[in-house]
Amino acid sequence: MHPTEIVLSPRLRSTPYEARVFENGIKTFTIYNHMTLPVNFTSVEDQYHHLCEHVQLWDVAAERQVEVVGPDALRLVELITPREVAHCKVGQCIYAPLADEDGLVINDPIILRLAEDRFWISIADSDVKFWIKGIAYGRGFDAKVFEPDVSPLAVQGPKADDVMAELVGEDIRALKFFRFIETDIAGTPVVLARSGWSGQGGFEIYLQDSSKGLPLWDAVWAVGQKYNIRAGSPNQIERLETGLKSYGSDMTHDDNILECGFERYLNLDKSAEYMAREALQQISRDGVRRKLCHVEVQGAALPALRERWALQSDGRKVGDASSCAYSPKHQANLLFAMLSSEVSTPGTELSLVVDGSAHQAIVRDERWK
Ligand code: THG
Repeated sequence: MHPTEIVLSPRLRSTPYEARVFENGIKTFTIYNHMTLPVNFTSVEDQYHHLCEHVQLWDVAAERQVEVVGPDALRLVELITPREVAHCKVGQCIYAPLADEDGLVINDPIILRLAEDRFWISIADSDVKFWIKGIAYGRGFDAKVFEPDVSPLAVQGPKADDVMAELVGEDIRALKFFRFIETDIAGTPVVLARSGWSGQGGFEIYLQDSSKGLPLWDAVWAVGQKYNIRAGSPNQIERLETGLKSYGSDMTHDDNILECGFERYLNLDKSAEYMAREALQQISRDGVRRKLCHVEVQGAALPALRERWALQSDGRKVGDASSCAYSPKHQANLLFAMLSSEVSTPGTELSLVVDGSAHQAIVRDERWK
């Protein structure tokens, strides 16, 4: 590693929770949507174990919202995703990857339907606001597209339900996955969803007034004390075990949406117009050339991955790995890798090249089996 610092200046946006993040001893940030996103307070492995047993408070304000509202809002959102948006009810979230006219991945957001004609697109790390504004303007749509003052705060872990029940009442336990309600916490209106970037269960609180960030944090923190709450963040080990892909690392605008394992979320024959229809139907007819795969490497923990690692078959490059973590649960390194289709079947043996040395690798299915 090369110890170094990134300068915090107004160009790198702060979050409404930043003071508490510093008070809790943040060690490393990443940059996401031009904003700080905490990575680690103690060690990634220590935080992984705590997340799987207790409850954590995550500053995920960097999951910015793009609001689309107006008479043409639904048409506009349908146009940018091959997922059926009309089926999403008010009060529901859907995972809806965005594809451009060539079928390439623009982002993989969660979309919240706040009203028939009003959506929040809760984005991963790319400039979706400009993309959608351009389309709305170009098509002459009657819809407003902007980034509202909304900052998610996640409560994740097996004890998240206990914390939230004390904060907003027992009824919250019955809230279904990917559903949300509008309520008040610490005297400020919030959207409260059962969602979050971990497989440990929990909620995301969408704060709608950044001046109320610290009172909101403090309210959750106070209730969380008896549940051993800690400051945390999306965790690399946990998210690989759960199989959550990260835009910018595991898939980028170089990849089409059929290569990235989104099949179960898409309907290429949906009734509404979407701009990737022709391209994706063509790719679907031709067959995909590459696939985003789960790959396991046994043995000791691999070093930090700065640039993608090559995967080979019989000395020939067949893909590259984009994320890696050593999993205590599997006692192995878990990786995401974009692989040529002919080597993408679970059980296929490959060779991973790290700093000039080869490691045996095996393709796994989505459950790491
Ligand atoms: N929460 C919010 N916004 C976000 C993220 C988030 N924006 C960026 C990024 N994360 C978007 N990507 C994902 C990817 C997967 C999931 C959520 C956001 C997710 N997937 C579930 C799974 O794979 O098990 C289930 C999805 C489903 O079945 O529909 O939760 O975390 N606000």
